[in-house]
Amino acid sequence: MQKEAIYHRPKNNFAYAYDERTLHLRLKTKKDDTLNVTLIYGDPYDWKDNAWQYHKKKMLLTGSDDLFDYWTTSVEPPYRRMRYGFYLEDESESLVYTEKGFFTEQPLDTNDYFSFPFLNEIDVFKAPDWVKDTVWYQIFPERFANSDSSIDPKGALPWGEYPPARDNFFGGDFQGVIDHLDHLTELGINGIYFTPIFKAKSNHKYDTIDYLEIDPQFGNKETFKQLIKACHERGIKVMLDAVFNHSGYYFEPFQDLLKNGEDSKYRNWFHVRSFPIETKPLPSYDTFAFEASMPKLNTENPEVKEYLLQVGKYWVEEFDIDGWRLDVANEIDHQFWRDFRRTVKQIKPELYILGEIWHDSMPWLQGDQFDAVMNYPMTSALLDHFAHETISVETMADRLTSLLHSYSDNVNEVAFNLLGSHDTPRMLTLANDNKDLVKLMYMLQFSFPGTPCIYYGDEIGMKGGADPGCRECMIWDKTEQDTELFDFLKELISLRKSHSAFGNSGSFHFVSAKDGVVQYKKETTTETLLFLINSSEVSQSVEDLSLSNEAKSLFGNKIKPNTSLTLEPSGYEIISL
Ligand code: ARE
Repeated sequence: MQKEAIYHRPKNNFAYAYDERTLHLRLKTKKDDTLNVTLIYGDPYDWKDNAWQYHKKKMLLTGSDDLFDYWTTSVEPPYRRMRYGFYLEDESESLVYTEKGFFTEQPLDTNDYFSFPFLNEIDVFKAPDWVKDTVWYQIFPERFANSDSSIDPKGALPWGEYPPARDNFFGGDFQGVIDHLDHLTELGINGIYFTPIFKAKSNHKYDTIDYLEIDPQFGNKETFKQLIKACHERGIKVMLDAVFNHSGYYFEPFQDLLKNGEDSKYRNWFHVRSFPIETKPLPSYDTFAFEASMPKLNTENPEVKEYLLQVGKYWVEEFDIDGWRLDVANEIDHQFWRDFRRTVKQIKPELYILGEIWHDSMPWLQGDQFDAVMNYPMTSALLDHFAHETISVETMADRLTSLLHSYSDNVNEVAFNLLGSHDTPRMLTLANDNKDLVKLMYMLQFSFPGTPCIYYGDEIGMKGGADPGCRECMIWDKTEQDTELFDFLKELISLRKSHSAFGNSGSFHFVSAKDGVVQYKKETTTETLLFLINSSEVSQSVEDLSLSNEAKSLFGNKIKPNTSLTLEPSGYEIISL
């Protein structure tokens, strides 16, 4: 056995409390190197006649990527504490792996083992239950619908008659969203994520002027209340965007700093590198990227922290919003986010906290900060295979397997799974206008652990390149909407809702990935679904399916028992086994 490849740490994705009773343990070994792994475990204080009373449980191979096998099991230790090690076997040898290294004989002293000291309920990662069953829809308010022309910003252009530019306006507003909620309900959406709505200068509103005011181009607090009410009446949750990493240039404290320099009472609200303050050639203060219009806030300053926590509270308390999406979440200190969580969850324990992080996010997902992050690593695995065609189906499955094993299951169940956003080119454009490939991506996105999000307009086949190209006005003329895509998504959403194994109750694992065909299974105690996706340009025959007489296609296709199955180019099938 290749010992160097064997890895476990009694923390994070390798050892965690799934709920208040259950521990999950994982082990990583070199791919195809180990035949069996058995967990040896027991209570550290359970001794009889000088012998530790341990138990054994076989671990399951829950996935493999190009380099590693991942083994998983769950245990409910009666006294919520555990010492444990791993017994590994291949054809020629067996080993015991513990915190002290490798042994040929099982160690007798519990101090040699890994330790999970105590499962304290308060430390269990717990996201709101409703999130698991949510299908999100992202709205960029300036571009969704303009229903009230009386509040259009100066120079607003006629709806959709010009391409989106960095600085143009079309006057999208809240009344527009209210008027089009039927569109979302028909699709089956039950959560909306709004990019920023607070007073700001730009069309995207990420340069906040006033965190406690609605931008007048969208409406006022009254219209916002009506919007929330209308959403809640339809069972739609509402999530807002919190831009706390930086303010806008016209935020009053920053204006005061510009005016009063070192004497400003807001001197320490920002990270000024040198006085006098300059914006060119580079800002003399820290910013988001190198954007002079976005000065970075000093969230370590207790005054700033208090101010932003009040903002976080205000919109929950007064407007009953259901979630906060946190902009540039990874550039703000962890301490701030811990206090943020405590503050907002005190008012509404069921509030969803979603961080915008594009990379490995384990440090934020341990139960004390975020409930989820935007799952861009999933996005890129799917896009790289289906759209960019830079990776094979095998590599895509490897990347997704390794992603799933890099977090705990309770984190995976609420991941925010997207295929595009206001920051990325639209998926149809990336897929070279190939609608069939878009459908395959949706299929995988909607059945992948987590909660899917649709970027406004993608459901009706809108196209667009990188920001600002992906922010065009929503097309409301039915004759210009792609109803085939809309109907396909509607069907996926309804299948997800009617089949428990489709959504987050079902476990997920790849069965195979080769020749452009990926097969994966989702299982609950009562239902097993087999998903088959052919992303190649030729028909593929899938053998050895051993389907029973009861096997049924979720799309109503005829399935013959015990035979192979042919998938058309870009074909797919979901079979209830
Ligand atoms: C504007 C222009 C762009 C131009 C940019 C240059 O529109 O065309 O490229 O300026 O600076 C907001 C607006 C943007 C605006 C930006 C600056 O929506 O239109 O861009 O402000 O004025 C990284 C960050 C991530 C961030 C993305 C954009 O980690 O937090 O970059 N996303 C959020 C929001 C944005 C928002 C801001 C932050 C600022 O969602 O909409 O921009 O408030 C990789 C990296 C990621 C990187 C990602 C995208 O994969 O790993 O770290 O994200 O690419 O670049």
